[in-house]
Order: sequence, then C-alpha cells, then structure tokens
Amino acid sequence: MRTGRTTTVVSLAVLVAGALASAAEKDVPALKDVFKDHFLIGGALNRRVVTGHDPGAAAIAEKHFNTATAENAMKWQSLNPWPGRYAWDVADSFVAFCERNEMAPIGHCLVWHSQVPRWLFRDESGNALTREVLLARMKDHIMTVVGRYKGRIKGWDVVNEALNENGTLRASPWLRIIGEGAEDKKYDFIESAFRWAHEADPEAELYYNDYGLESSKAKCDGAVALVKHLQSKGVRIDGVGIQLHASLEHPSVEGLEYAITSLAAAGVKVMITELDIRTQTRGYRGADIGRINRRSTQDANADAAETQRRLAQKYAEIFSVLLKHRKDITRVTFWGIYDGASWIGGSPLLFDRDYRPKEAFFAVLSAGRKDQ
Ligand code: 9MR
Repeated sequence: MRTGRTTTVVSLAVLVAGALASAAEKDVPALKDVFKDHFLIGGALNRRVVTGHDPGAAAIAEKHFNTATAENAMKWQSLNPWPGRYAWDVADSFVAFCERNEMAPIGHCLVWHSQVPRWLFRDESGNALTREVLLARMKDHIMTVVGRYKGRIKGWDVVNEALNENGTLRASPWLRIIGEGAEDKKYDFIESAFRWAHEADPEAELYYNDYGLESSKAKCDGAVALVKHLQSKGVRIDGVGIQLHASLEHPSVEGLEYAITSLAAAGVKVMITELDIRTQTRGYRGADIGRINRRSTQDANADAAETQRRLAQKYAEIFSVLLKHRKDITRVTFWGIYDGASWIGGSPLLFDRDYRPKEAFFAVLSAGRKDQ
C-alpha cells in the first residue's frame, strides 16, 4: 500500500521532472517560427488538451503550432451520436483553444465511413437507407456542423479516406447507397458534400484527405481524378491532405515526391495532415484503423537509442522533401503532440512521454534552419 509519504515523494519527483522538462523545452526555438516562411505547422489536439487536462501537451502546442486539427472531437460519432442530437462541448473547446492561441483551426472530418454512429446508415426499422434519405442526412449534418463554426474554421476535411489502394472508390455505405452502383453516380456523395460545405461556409477552404497517397501511385492518381472531377463540375476544392502516417522504412522519397507533384499539378494546395512515424516493428503497420490492434504492436525497441536515431533520420528526410517542395505545401500537421498520447503507441512523435524534445525534434529543427 502506498503511504502518504511515498505519495508526496512521488508527486515531488513528478513535479521536478516536469519542471526540468519544461525548462529544457523553453530553450528550444518554436517550430512555427522556424518554418514561418514555408508552411503552417500544427498538431492534432485531443480532448484532454483542449479541456485543460494535459497542460504539458497544451504548452507544447501553444509554443510550436500555428494551426491545429481536432483529433476526434469533430467526427460524426463525437458530434452527432444520436439522430438530431448534437454534443458540442469538446468541439467548441477545440475552436476556443485555437482562437486563444492563434492557431488556424482545421475541421476533421465531415464524411467518413469510420467513427460514424450505427444509426446513420439505417432507417428506424433497421433497413438500409435510400440514396435520397442518406443525402438528406448528410446535408443536414454538414449544414449544422459547418454552419455552427462559420467564419471560424480555416478549412474542412470534407471527405476522408474514400479511396482504395488501387485508386478506385472504396465500397463504403456512402458510395454504395448514394452511388447506387452506377458509374455516373459514383462521385455524387463527394460532390454533394463539397457543395454543401461550401454553401454552409463560403470562406472555408475545403479538402480531400487520405492516407497512402505517398505509397501507392494508383491511389494518388485516384485522388487526382477525384480533384479533376470536382473541378470539371465547378465544385470548390482547395487542397488535398496527404496524411503521411509513415514508418522507419516508408515512404520512399520518390513516392512522397510523386504525390506532392501530381497533386500540385492538379491545381490544389498540398498539405501533410497527420504526420507521425511508426516505430514498432511488429504487427500491422498501415493507417487503416480497422486493422490496428495496439496490443499486437507493443514493442520495447520503440524507445531504444538506435530506433530514436532512425526516427530522427526519417523525419529529417521527410522534411527535406517537404522543404524542397515548399511552394506547393501550405501546412504540415503532426498527428498528436507527444508520444504519451499518440493513437499509435510506441515513439512516433517529436516529444517524448515526459514532454521533452527528442532527437527527432532537433533533426526537424536543423532541416528547417538549413533552409532559412
Ligand atoms: O487519432 C485518432 C484516434 O484517436 C481514433 O481512435 C481513431 C479512430 O477512428 O482515429 C484516429 O485518427 C485517424 C484520423 O481521424 C483519420 N486518419 C487516420 C487517423 C489514425 O487512425
């Protein structure tokens, strides 16, 4: 059993460690200053950060980021878990946090097949919806959510992860129900989502966001086709987000450059929207959340010095590519702030579990400084 004395000693140790970590943090330059002439720098913020329960992470975000994305708070399941009922608290806190700290807020995400409530694709009797009813639900959701934050969100991930690895559209309920299996209706759900988002907030930028664009040329070509389709219909699309959930071996420089240059050539802004580098060497390593099992990817090697060195090298390589293409890249957002709160476990970010900058942080810093 823990005595009062042990608790005091432990708390003191935690306080001292925290103070040392924040002292170390104070000495380092802010990433947003280092990259200010190139692109915005940001991170995904979770509920604890925006509601004041993780001050260490909030301090890092305030210092280093000039943009932020809601990690989960604006997903359909979080905002609209029951028909007609919305839970705004955390999303409101996210937007307020960004405004207090002068970070451009990014809304994530309006139309996705994941993190959606069960009721969404079924009627009251449990039957599949018709195209018209699903379109009406989508419109209602987009007008409500985008409308609520009108004028306060810099840009929305309007459609997330709609493509397969081979560049065809994923057979999600959105495609199946609204597309009705007809070739000439396949882009309808995407087109409608972008039109309504624009109607709800004409000033907001609108993005398509996906993973694996840097590792599959076919998938990247699919994103280019999607952009061109929207453009041919006169529908606003400002940018494409390359999520960039990387690993110590992936992506190749060539794959990343292919994605950046092909998307830029299609006439949209390119953004890196969910950057992290997976350090575990076991288990499934892609970004398909349906296949992630965190326990199976536990790996003691993630914190080893050798892993940290390789992590720093991979970050340096990625940033050298991003800086080379900076005229086409408007934003780079990390998927989280520090290792302790990453979705993926291991050691994938620039700050460790004690909020201290890692070797990877200094590698990114020096890549930026070389280019100033
Ligand atoms: O980081 C998010 C994690 O907390 C959630 O449990 C997960 C569930 O959907 O979603 C994570 O974020 C995903 C993002 O919204 C879209 N691209 C992949 C991200 C990592 O899974």
